[in-house]
Parts: sequence; structure tokens; C-alpha cells
Amino acid sequence: MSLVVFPFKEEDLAVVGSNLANAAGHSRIEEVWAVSAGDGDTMEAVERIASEVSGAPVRVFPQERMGRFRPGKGDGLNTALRLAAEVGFDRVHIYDADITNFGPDWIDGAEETADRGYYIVRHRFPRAATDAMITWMVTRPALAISFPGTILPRLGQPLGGEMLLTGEAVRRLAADPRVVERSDWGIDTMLTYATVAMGLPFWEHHIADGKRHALYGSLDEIRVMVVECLDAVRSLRGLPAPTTTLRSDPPAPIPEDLKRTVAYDLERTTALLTTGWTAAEAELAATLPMADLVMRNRERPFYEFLDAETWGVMLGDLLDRFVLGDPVWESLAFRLWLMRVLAYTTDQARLGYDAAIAYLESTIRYYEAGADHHGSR
Ligand code: GDX
Ligand code: MG
Repeated sequence: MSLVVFPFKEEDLAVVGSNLANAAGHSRIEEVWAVSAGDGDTMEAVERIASEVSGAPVRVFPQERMGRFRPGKGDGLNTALRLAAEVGFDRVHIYDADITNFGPDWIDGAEETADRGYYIVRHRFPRAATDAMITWMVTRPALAISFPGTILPRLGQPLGGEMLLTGEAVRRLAADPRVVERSDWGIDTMLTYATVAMGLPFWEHHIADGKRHALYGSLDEIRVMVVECLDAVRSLRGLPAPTTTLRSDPPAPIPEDLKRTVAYDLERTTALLTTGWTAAEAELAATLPMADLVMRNRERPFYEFLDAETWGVMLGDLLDRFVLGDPVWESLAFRLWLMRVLAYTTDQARLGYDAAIAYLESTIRYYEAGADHHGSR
């Protein structure tokens, strides 16, 4: 039988309640766990909602301190993985708690794929052309540079938190020190590498409607996620290249409203380029490739130069030198990522959804090919 895990921090209670009910009401589900970031008011509110859900039992409990990075989503997932390995569930589903279009079809799709012999099923889904900017500008390019020719750069949602793991995979993850230590937003990257590296049968299940969830205002809201995901993918360099084969559902038509969605506030995000420069950050920026162009942002926003090719050089430098926890590096890396996101948003993203996504896919192939020519990092 199967378990469903929802990590949660501060989410719309109606959405969380509906997701718990959908999971608990599914005939394949034996238990539902909601793993809370803390044990305060939010957890108590979710406990009250959970007590009214019918179907499988819903347990609400706080995450434990498991890792060595910032206590975050990773501690939540690792707490659940350890407990699930101890109980010995056959299958464990994981879903973000803020998905507004979560329903039984997500569970059905994953369960039916596992029935066909797949040990790891990852949900993939279309996203707005200006959403997923960490995935497109950090994680997939870095995976392409470090692991060209493998499935790692080709996964649709390497940071996605929606998947099914069989008991075998759960046991291995719970015993993997690189996964357990990653208590912050880096957890998704580590789970992706670890599940691919296991060499177990692996499938991407397509959710044609997309994942609908809370979007952002200014990209400042995901500053911490950017630097933690950068550090996580950097930490994978030098690990063995996996040989797992990618199998996926065929593509499906993209929902029209997703094609029109603008995922973040351009004006407020552009303003971030020029704010908060310190002397220390300028000194560090002076050591970057194209330093003079980067440093123009001390006076006014300037980012058009950061095309895919230039970004490949810059990201390569970040993979070599970035230091998580150093506020100067964190500020600079975030600023560089903003420049790249804005360069894309004001150029290719304006060409419409299909052209924009085709362009982004072509950048990943370009980074993979570059690594072949220049030796992998
Ligand atoms: N237990 C626990 N502890 N849960 C947390 C914590 C925490 O400290 N922080 C966040 N969560 C929950 C949150 O409530 C939600 O259910 C889930 O984790 C994901 O968080 P959310 O704020 O919705 O992240 P977002 O912005 O949707 O990012 C997701 O997609 C990113 C991506 O694909 O780009 C999330 O799965 C990221 O890990 C991923 O990088
Ligand atoms: Mg979300």
C-alpha cells in the first residue's frame, strides 16, 4: 500500500485541506502525512483540518532536524523518508502542499506507472514561459555542463517536488548521506541525482494541465531558493554520470491560459539589479568574466549582454567559485541570475510560448554540446 507525503510551511489552508482530502480519499492510499516546517499555529490549523478528512488516516507532525544546511523543505522530506523507510511502505508519493489542481489523477498516473514496473515516477508538467527560471537558468544548464549526454539535463522538472518512490528507492534515499544532509531547497536537486543514479527503472509522467500553485511577485521572493539550488547542483560535480534511460509519456497540448501567464513582476524585479551593492560585492564582481558589463548595474539596469553563450561562461565560473553562506557571493550570484532571467524575458520570452520554450530547450542542448568540446567540469 501507498503513503502520500505533503511537506508544508505557510500555505492557503483551503488548498492544503483539499489536497489532504484528495489523497486520503484515494483507494490506493493507506496513510497521508503532512510534515510541517514548525510546530506553531499553522501546524495546529492543519491538524484541525486533517481531523475532518475522511478516508485514510492523516497524520500531521513537525519535521525533525536532519541535515546540516538551513532547516527547510529538505528536513521535511528527509523526516518523512526516514519514517517511511522504517514503516516499510511499498510506495511513497510526495507532493507540494500548495498545488491547486491536485486530484486523484496525479495519484492514478503515478500508481499505474509503478504497476508497470517503474521504481521512480516523476511528474512533469508544462509551466509558463517565464516560470521555472531556476530550473531553466541554473539547474538544467549546470546538469548539462556536468553530466552531458545523460538524462539529468533532460528531465522536465529536476526541481519538481512531485513524485512516486517505491520502498526500495525510499530505503536507499534514507540511507544516502548526501540526501539526508540537504535540509534546504537543495533537496530536490539531490533527490533527482540520487534517484537517477540508482539505475532503477525511471519514468516521467506527464500532467497535461500543468502544476497550478502559488506564483511569485518580485523574484526577490526566491532569492534563497536560487542560491541553495545553485549550491546543490554545484555539489554534484565530479560524481559518477548515471546511465539510466529516460522514459516519458508523450507530449500533450499546452493549456492556452498557461501560454499567457506572466510568472513574475518585471518592474519590481528589474529594480533589484541596482539596489544593495556593497564595496565588497563590487570587488568580487570585478573578478568575474565580463566584469565591466556586470558592474554597470551599479548605476542602471544592464543585462542584454547575458545571452545563452555568455551565461554559460558565467555559470561555469559560479560552479567553480560560488560559496553558499557568504553574503557577498550570494548577493552577486542572485544578481547575475536576475540579469540572465531578464535578458531572456525581454527577448525570447516575448516571441510567444512555443518559440520561447523551443529556445530554452535549445540552450540546454548547446550547454551539453559545449561540455563535449571543452571537457566537462
Ligand atoms: N516541511 C516543510 N519545511 N515544508 C516546506 C518548507 C519547510 O521549511 N518550506 C517549504 N515547504 C513546502 C511548501 O509549503 C510547499 O508545500 C513545498 O514545500 C514547496 O514550496 P513552495 O514554496 O511551493 O515552493 P515553490 O516556489 O513552488 O518551488 C517548488 O518548485 C521549485 C521549482 O521547481 O522551481 C519547490 O518544489 C521547490 O523545491 C522547487 O525548487
Ligand atoms: Mg509552490
